[in-house]
Amino acid sequence: MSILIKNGRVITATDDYVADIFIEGETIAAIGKNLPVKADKEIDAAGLLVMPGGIDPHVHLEMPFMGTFSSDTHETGTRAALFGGTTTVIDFVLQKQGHSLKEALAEWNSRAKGTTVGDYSFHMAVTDYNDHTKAEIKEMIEEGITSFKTFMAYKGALMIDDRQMVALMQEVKQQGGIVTVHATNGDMIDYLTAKHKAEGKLSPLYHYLSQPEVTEAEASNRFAEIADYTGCPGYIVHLTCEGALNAVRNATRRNQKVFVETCIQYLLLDASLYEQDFEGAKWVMSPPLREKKDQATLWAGINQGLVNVVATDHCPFMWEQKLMGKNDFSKIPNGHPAIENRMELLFSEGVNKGRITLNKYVEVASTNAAKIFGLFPKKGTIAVGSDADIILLDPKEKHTLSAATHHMNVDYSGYEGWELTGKVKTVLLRGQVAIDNNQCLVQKGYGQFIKRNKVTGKI
Ligand code: DUC
Ligand code: ZN
Ligand code: ZN
Ligand code: ZN
Repeated sequence: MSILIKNGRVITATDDYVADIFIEGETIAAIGKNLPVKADKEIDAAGLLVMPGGIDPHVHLEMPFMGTFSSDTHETGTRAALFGGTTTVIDFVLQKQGHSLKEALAEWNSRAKGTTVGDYSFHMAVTDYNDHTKAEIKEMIEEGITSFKTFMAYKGALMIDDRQMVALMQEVKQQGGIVTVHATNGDMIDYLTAKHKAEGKLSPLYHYLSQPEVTEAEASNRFAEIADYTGCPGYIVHLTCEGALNAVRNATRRNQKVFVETCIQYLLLDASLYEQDFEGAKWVMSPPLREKKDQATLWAGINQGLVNVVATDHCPFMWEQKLMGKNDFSKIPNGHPAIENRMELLFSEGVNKGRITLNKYVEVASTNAAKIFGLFPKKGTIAVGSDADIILLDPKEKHTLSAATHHMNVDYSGYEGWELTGKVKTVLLRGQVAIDNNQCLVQKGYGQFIKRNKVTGKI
């Protein structure tokens, strides 16, 4: 099967030109003007932007968490991602404390293999680092899982201590991987949470007040210091605020590079959403939404090259699941749905509002994640030999976000009624038209597990 995409404006992280793209099988075979080829199918992209498929390196699909499971499966979540122009996601495997990494991987494989619609990879979350786990790091890297997630919070379930962090980073550096981190001070948060509860302060607002900016700034700084000491490549997930970004900025003064991911919600939403009764539970996530000054810091951080990736931390829960915390904010499952909306929100609010350029858009929505996590140049760009993961986006089409029309398996939207400019019209995944005309044209099981390369620590 061959496809010719004609007359599109091709945007990568570095280029912007009009050309045709010829796809043979799963990959891009030629790029040029008036290519002398005959294809089985032609797509006219005149007036459209032709860009690499989005990569969301932070999603939680069917994740066991806080006594329940996030509500998108690997099937529904990756299908919704495709509708929104994200062709590859990286999901988190969670080691159970006291058990092996291999057991956890087997559990996640049993859910994802044969059910996933879009392409996927896994990060391995190390929640219990010991001699047994140490021996498994190399094996995971050989399986193509080259990133190891850690939690500095959620004590008793997910958190590792600083001893384990140092030891893990030394081993991961040795083996050619990267350590990623949920960088918040778990002990401080546990103390503030307990204090608010003892005072009878139980509404979603107190979720926010139990995780102040300092909890993130302190842990981000600690992580950067440990990464510097061990020499291991480090990546801070879902960074939300000025204090935490300043910790990273400080690390650059000794020429240290710590990769930073923020999520679309931290750029666009703020903590005033918690000032309503239980409705605020829709945005109960960790870390919580911050303030307007933090949004400004994050947009600036993107343009300064300090913030490298815009992801989602997609972790949806049905409203009924959120109600588990009706009388106690600490029992509200943490998380927010966005896997389908990230690319269009970032385009509309970022590119169309003049906050970032088109090249920067591709860089933070796709290319940098591919480079940091060992997927490049298979994924994350439009180039001869790369996978034909391509989106066609109409930069002028207006549309409205709503739970009534989205494809995520969750019964509310964090962006209900938002009017966006810029719509993903057609999505190709490995040379197949996956989305066209608001229809999904690939089946459950089309998505492949993508083995990743060792990381370089450079982009
Ligand atoms: N934060 C969330 O909001 N959900 C999943 C895990 C996390 O760290
Ligand atoms: Zn076991
Ligand atoms: Zn997290
Ligand atoms: Zn997460």
